[in-house]
Amino acid sequence: DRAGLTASFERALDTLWLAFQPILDGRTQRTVGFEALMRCKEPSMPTPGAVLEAAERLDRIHELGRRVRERVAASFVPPAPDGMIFVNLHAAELSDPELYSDKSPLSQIARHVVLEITERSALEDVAETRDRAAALRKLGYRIAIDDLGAGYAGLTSFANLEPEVVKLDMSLVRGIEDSPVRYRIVEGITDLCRSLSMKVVAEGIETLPEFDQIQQLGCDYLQGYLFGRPKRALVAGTQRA
Ligand code: G
Ligand code: G
Ligand code: MN
Ligand code: NA
Repeated sequence: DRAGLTASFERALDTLWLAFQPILDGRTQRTVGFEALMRCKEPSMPTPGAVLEAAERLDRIHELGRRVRERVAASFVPPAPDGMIFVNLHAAELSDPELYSDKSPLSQIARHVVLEITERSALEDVAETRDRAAALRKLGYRIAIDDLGAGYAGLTSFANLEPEVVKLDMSLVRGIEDSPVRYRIVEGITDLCRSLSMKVVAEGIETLPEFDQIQQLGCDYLQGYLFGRPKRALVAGTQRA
């Protein structure tokens, strides 16, 4: 029931913490950033998906997003002067005025922040999403398309959002060494992004053969269990991945 869901959601909010997963430079293999991934200690909400679904049903996405952004701002110390922190945004967070305030905690570190938006949210209202991306850029944020290749629009999201960063979904990376088709698709997207001055992150790299193929293709940044799982840290980067 709603009262039970509310109580669980509030426990999730109260116990919310962030795991950080390293993102490496493809050339130097140094950690150049982290993705912040939401976790909580509410047993009925074991995944971020469960927390997000409850927040949707209770119409409390803004509250959840603000909590995450507060925590990011409080715990991020750049691993390098130009170090990055990748933060996931739910589509509904894009309508939170707090996100556009130059007094919000996250805006203080905006030049380090890459806001991840999924293709799906980029499609919901094209003109509005484009305006919002422009407003976020003015505050100093960079925009990434998350999970590219997992479904939905693909190329229209490039044209509409003109993201600084593209995150290739792990379904394109998985088994790439045995899949000439995946290889060519990733090559094509990487070339396209290079010609548009967009950076490419290959996500979900788990094995050395996947790593080897992705290196050949020259993806800018690397992320996956092979390099480090999401881990708890008081300050992102203070714990070895
Ligand atoms: O960490 P994990 O792989 O379980 O994440 C599952 C999903 O939850 C992913 O799609 C991820 O983008 C999303 N997610 C994780 N943390 C956050 C967050 O802080 N905000 C939002 N909106 N989504 C998140
Ligand atoms: O949707 P999004 O890309 O934000 O989700 C990221 C999710 O992918 C996180 O929950 C993270 O735990 C997970 N992840 C990160 N690296 C790997 C990996 O190498 N393998 C798998 N299976 N999942 C990964
Ligand atoms: Mn993500
Ligand atoms: Na992703």
